[in-house]
Amino acid sequence: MYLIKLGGSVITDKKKECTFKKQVMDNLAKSINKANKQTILIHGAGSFGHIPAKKYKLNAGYNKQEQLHGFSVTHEMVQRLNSLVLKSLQDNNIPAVSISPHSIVKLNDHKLVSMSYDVFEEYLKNKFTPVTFGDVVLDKKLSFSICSGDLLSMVLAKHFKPEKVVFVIDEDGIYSSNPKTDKNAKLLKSITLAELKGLSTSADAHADVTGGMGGKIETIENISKLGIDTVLLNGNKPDRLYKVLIGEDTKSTIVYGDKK
Ligand code: IP8
Repeated sequence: MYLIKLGGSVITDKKKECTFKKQVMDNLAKSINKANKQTILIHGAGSFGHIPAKKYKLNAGYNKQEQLHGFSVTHEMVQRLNSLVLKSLQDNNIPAVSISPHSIVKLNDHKLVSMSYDVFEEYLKNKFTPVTFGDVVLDKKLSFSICSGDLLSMVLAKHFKPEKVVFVIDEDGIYSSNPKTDKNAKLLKSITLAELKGLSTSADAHADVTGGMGGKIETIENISKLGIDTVLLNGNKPDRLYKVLIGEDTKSTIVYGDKK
């Protein structure tokens, strides 16, 4: 089984509010269908969720009444993106079913307290493709906060032990430094957990409400510690996702799971 996280910056235009990249999503859906593997899909919130979540400071938890409206607005927006993703998957013959985190996940100060894995298990058993996404959720300490798609990737990887976790991003993989600011940045074909830890992410051009690339590196470290390989690849080249799913070599970064 494969766990695939479709990054918000791939399936939406992060600079323009609520802009879905339908063609990119359709191409990815075609690749997933063609590879014909059992998968759980997770997608980010992109320009649907991050803009209102930032405006209402939702990740810091409750401190004023108007945030309740912000929570509701943000939830409606990520749900709207989820419907667009679901439609694209359906149109490409994938029996996708949406599982909303806000009703099955509970956090405590951003950390997972509970998650209804049984819902995923049952749908998988019945040959559906569960689709979940970064969402606003209840938080025991903060009243509410944000559950990112990366956190979902980590906890679902821990529970389901997939063959691989694939992060579909808007770059070719992980670079030796930030490729958007350093023209000497080199794409790393494969790296170990120790090498990953040494990478500097301080100049994080991708920072968003859930931590951008810095947050992702932490997530991958945790997945790697489970002994599971993580692949990062460019979602604007859907062939690469197909190749990784069928076990062929392609341009990407593999972070090897810690096998010790
Ligand atoms: O895009 C964030 O999820 P992510 C979810 O996976 C919200 O980090 C509501 C902004």
